[in-house]
Amino acid sequence: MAVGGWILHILKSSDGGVIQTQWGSSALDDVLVPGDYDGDGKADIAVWRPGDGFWHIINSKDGSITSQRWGPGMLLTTMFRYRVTMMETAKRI
Ligand SMILES: [Ca+2]
Repeated sequence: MAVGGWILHILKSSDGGVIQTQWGSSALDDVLVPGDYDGDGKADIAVWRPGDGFWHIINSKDGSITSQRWGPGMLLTTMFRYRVTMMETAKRI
């Protein structure tokens, strides 16, 4: 992904530690949309790219990356259902 995007500070439930990671692209107007997409009960880091409709997700269960295009209705549904503290600590650069 391009430089810029979101810097996320994530509080780990396992040991209380904080990790920092970068994801997404400012130049492509990515929207941060965290949620549990892989179904392991933990929020996954994800962005939605409005230009092409793709979602780019870092799966929390194994760190793998999923890039998938879903229908437009998925965006609002997910944003309302999976708003998590990650959003509060994220900042766009
Ligand atoms: Ca997950």
